[in-house]
Amino acid sequence: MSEREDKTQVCIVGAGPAGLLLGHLLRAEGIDCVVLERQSPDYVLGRIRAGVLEQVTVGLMERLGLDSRLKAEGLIHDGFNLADGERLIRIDIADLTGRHVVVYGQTELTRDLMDASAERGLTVVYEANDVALHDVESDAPFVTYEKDGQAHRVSARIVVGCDGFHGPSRRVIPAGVAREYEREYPFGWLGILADVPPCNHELIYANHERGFALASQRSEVRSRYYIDVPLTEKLEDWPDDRVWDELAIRLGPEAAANITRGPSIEKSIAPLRSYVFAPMRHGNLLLCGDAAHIVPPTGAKGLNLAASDVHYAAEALTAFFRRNDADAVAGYSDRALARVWKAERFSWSLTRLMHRFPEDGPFERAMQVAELDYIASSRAAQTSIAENYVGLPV
Ligand code: RFL
Ligand code: PHB
Repeated sequence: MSEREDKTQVCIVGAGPAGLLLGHLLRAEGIDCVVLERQSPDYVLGRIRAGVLEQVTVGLMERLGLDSRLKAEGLIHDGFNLADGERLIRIDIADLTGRHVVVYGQTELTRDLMDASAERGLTVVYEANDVALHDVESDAPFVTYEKDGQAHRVSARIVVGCDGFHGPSRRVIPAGVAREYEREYPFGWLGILADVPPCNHELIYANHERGFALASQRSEVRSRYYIDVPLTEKLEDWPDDRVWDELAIRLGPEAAANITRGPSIEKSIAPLRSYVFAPMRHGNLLLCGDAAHIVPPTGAKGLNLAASDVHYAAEALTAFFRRNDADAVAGYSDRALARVWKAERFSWSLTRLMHRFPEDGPFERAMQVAELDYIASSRAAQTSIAENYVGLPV
């Protein structure tokens, strides 16, 4: 089979939020790039994931001029709540930090980026099979793939892996030059999406003796809820009524009284993991987003970390292609990792605080209660949580 060859400056693997954001930022700087995605657009949009955007993510959409729907439909949240039995601790992020977060689904953000691709001259190849990276240590790396029976090769100067946790990019980096840091959790989050009004105008993260629960939302008429379940649980054992019953118990009586039940339009179980792959650059390959790191969803950090990686990567690549500044590319990993580790710490500590771990005894539970008491009574403790939740500076 003859191979069709394309030349570009940057080949991006993966058209999730990281890949699409980076592609648009590079195009805005006049840098040529091609994005290769294994799935179809509908499949990518069907994955229900993040819901809470930090300023870094909103800021990139503003810079691209792709923020009109986000501004019109995104919900500004000035606070969120930690529930512990009967008690509700409100973290007033606006008062404590002067900032806010925006509730706007990852699906909607991805759709906005997808819809603008053609008009902005961003080439995205969907349903690209067998994507493989080659010669990333050289100055002439290339990526091969197959589509509709035709073999393709994209020759580039830089390759960026935005292909999520299971993608091929990270795997071409030799084990001897990198290090993996990993923590698995003994539970997953069972999520349910339903077209019903949320039970509360702000998010509630609950630590109940039966386990964790989160009341979140996508809009005033669409709710997203989660409960933690052992990894051995099967989705078919969780009909909607059982999920609603469990949420009503774990979220506490006040929230329960306001829950509107309805049929699920999506239901899935996601395992929880903390993971960092370092360094995030090898030769002329950069990694962004879930390709390099995973956080448990408790801090709402995953998508936002992907966005901050992309911010650093776009700066480095602009310096490289505009001013031939190779140091900017060399420095990418250290800049990105400094922020990644802080988000890893916050996500891990909020997960630790809000979940009942099977191995925990009375001492560990007493530590949770003491920490929640401290948070409830200390503005300093609340400020620390708020500044992490709203997003550390890039
Ligand atoms: P993605 O979104 O996984 O996109 C990677 C893309 O790469 C493609 N791909 C390939 N393409 C070509 N060839 C291959 N061989 C390929 N292999 C994979 C994939 O098809 C995909 O399109 O990674 P990206 O762009 O780095 O974005 C990361 C975010 O998606 C992720 O961190 C967040 O969704 C995490 N997350 C949350 N983050 C937040 O900031 N706030 C939240 O509230 C939040 N909630 C969540 C979450 C993740 C969840 N799950 C299911 C893991 C809630 C949940 C339940
Ligand atoms: C969500 O709405 O999907 C969501 C919100 C907050 C989190 C995680 C997920 O911490």
